[in-house]
Amino acid sequence: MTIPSSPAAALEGLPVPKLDRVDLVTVKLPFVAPFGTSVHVWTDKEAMLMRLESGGLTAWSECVSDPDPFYFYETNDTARHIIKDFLLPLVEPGIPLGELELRFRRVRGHGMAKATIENGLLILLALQQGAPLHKLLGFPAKKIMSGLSIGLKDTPADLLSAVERAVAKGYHRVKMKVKKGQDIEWVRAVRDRFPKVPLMVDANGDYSLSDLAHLRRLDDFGLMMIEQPLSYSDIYEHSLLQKEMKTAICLDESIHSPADAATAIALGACRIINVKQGRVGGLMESMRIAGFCAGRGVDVWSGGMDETGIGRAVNIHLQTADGFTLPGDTSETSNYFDEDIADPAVVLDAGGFIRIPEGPGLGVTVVAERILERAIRWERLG
Ligand code: OSB
Ligand code: MG
Repeated sequence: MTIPSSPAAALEGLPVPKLDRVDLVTVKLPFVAPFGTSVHVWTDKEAMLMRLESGGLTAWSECVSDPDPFYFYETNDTARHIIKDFLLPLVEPGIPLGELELRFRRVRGHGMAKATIENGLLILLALQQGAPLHKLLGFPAKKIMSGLSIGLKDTPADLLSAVERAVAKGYHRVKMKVKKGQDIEWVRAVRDRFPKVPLMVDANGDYSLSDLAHLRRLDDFGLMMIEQPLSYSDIYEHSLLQKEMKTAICLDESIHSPADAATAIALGACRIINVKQGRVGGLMESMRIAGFCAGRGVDVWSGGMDETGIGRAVNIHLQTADGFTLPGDTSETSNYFDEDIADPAVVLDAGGFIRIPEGPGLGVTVVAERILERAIRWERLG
């Protein structure tokens, strides 16, 4: 199946800039609180950053993998390996970005590694043009909707106070993580206390079809959606589940490409897709998926990987693109970090919206001293 052309097509002709220097820098930032999911509890963010230098300009991008393969198969070490040994050698100055994408396609999967380079090149191109990234992508600035992802809590009281804080801040929707045995009653507690809050749950693949009767009980709570109830690798069984549930299913882990999105939609496996730009291979693939979904009445939102200020800014710019119709997992910096490596921090305005950082490229400043302070590994690649 061919995916119709989208604003990404305009980017395909842009020339790959000449790179004077490329570094991978891994930083470790403590989270303000542990982030619990059905698959793992993370206590800090170990982010592999790419620094690209070209003609006196410096672009930073962020690989959204974790050090572990509990959410996704890629890890910081596999991404480093794929970037260093397979992808970076394919980067040739002057070839069109579309040609580079074709070269990258020979490497199967490893979208997070690909996105790190492709996003870095797009940010560099935006800097060269003196334009904000969203403008290079082809979209005007707008206020970005906010959304909070609340991890598994030890007690319902802890969960209720997290939701209360989110509501007070004005977040446009609240997502709560669920897992087997920590679901119906916890959702009920939130619903009883906050009958109107736009609410959704994310199971990170913890259930199977044999839990159908149990999952159907979630239909009572007016949820916006249930994210990835079944296996990370499944599409088909989600289509069977969607037929049996009122609540919209949203796929996250299952969607790696425009073809996966097309399959999921054709099968009726979901009504909503979470596009994480890293998981699908970068900004251009994200725009293609969002554009494809928009033509088919499927809502899309930008997921997050509790990124540092670099990846967070990438997600913010991406959400100006056509098709991003729902609030994403885009929260204030302070939800994860006391001090981030980039300024300014993301904050919500009085209406719960996020302003796109101003200036060329990402519009954020990466603070060198903070990188040096937090770096646990630094490798020059070229
Ligand atoms: O499933 O969406 C997920 C974080 C890490 C790994 C997987 C997920 C998440 C989140 C948090 O839900 C998103 C964010 O706040 O950036
Ligand atoms: Mg998810």
